[in-house]
Amino acid sequence: MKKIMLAAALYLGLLGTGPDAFAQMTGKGEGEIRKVDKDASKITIKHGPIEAMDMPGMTMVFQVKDPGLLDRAKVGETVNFTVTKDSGAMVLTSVEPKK
Ligand SMILES: [Cu+2]
Repeated sequence: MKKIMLAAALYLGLLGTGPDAFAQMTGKGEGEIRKVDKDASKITIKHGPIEAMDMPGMTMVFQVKDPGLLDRAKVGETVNFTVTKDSGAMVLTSVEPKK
């Protein structure tokens, strides 16, 4: 019975978001900066859909991996960013002005 449950769980995992469903995921997005909070290492971005994360467009607050990433971030600027999801927490690992 245990074996069947495990197989089912694995199968559902593969059907869902791929083999990385239970591991770390990384996605790329594009959006407009709405707020920068360097002291808290947070940035608010109105972003478009992030397919790798199965996320529609929305405005949300991201934690950044390194506050230095926010040095050049300006409200109103359009940026490309990389987000990593690890154990349910979403963290930005890169934020760059859109070229
Ligand atoms: Cu979002």
